[in-house]
Amino acid sequence: MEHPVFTRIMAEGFMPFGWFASQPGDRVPDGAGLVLLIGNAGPGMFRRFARERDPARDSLDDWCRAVIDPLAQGLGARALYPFDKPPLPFLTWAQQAGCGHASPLGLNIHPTYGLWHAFRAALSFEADPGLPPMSRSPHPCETCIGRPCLTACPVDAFTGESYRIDDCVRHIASSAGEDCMLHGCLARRACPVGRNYRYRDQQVTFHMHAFRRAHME
Ligand code: B12
Ligand code: SF4
Ligand code: SF4
Repeated sequence: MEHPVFTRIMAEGFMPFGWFASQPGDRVPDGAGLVLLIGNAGPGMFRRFARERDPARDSLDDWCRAVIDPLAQGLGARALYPFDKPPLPFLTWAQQAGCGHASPLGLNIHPTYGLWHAFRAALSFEADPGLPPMSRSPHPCETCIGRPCLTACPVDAFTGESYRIDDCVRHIASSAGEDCMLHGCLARRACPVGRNYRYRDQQVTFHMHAFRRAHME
C-alpha cells in the first residue's frame, strides 16, 4: 500500500501497521481523530537504533521519542507512546486499527509479522491525512493446529488466559533460561506465523535484558 505518509514513516525505519478513526470513548488523549499505529517489523528500526543508540543510556524509549516526535510534527500529528503513563490501550487500538488479533499469549498477532513486531507510537492526526481504507484479515490462531505457543514455555508461564510473569523471570534469571535470553522467548519462537520476521539475536538479547532488568530491580 502506498501513501506519502507511509513513505515518510518507512524512511525513518518504522512500519505503518494500521489506522482507525477514533471516537471519544477510545481513550485517545485530547479527543477524537485519525490514529495511525507505527512500530518495528523486520530489521529496519533496530539496525538504525543500534547505530544511533547512546551507550550511556541505551534506552529504546528515549531514542524513539527523539526520532518520532519530529516525524509526527512534520506530518501534522501528535505522537503517543506505549510507554506513556498510565499505559494507553495499544493492544485494543491494534484491534480497532485492523492490524492484528489477540493471541493466546496476550501479544498482538499480525497477519504478516506474526508475534515479531512491536508498537513504537500512535500518531494522532489533527486533520485527516486521507489514508486508504484498512483491509482486515482472518485471525490466524483460530485455524492454528495444536497452538504450539501454549506448550513451548519450559515453565508453562502462559495459561491461555494469563501470563505468569514471576515464573518466567525466575527461569530467565537462571542458567536454564539461557536459550530464552540469547535467542528469544520459546513460546514466541514456536508460532508458525511470520517466522521470516523473527528478531535477530542482537535485538532479541537487547529486549530480553531490558525485560529481565525491569523485573529484577
Ligand atoms: C505493562 C506491560 C507489560 C508487563 C505486563 C504485561 C501483562 N501481560 O500483564 C510486562 C512488563 C510483564 C510486559 C512484558 C512483555 N511485554 Co509488554 N507491555 C506492557 C504495556 C506497557 C502496558 C499493557 C497494559 O497494561 N495495558 C493497559 C490496557 C488498558 O491496555 P489494552 O490494550 O486495552 O489491554 C489489552 C491487554 O491487556 C491484552 N492482554 C493482556 N494480557 C492478556 C492476556 C491474554 C491471554 C489476552 C488474550 C490478552 C491480554 O488484552 C487487552 C485487549 O487486547 C504495553 C504497552 C501498551 N501501552 O499497551 C506493553 C506491550 C503489551 N508489551 C509488549 C511486549 C513485546 C512484551 C514482551 C514480549 C517484552 C519482551 N520481552 O520483549 C513481554 C511479554 C509479554 C506477554 N507475553 O504478555 C508489546 C506487545 C507487542 C505485540 N506484538 O503485541 C507492547 C504492546 C509494547 C510495545 N511497545 O509494543 N509487558
Ligand atoms: S502458535 Fe498458533 S495459536 Fe499461538 S500465536 Fe501462533 S498462530 Fe496463534
Ligand atoms: S521467555 Fe522463556 S520462560 Fe519466559 S515465557 Fe518465554 S519461554 Fe517462558
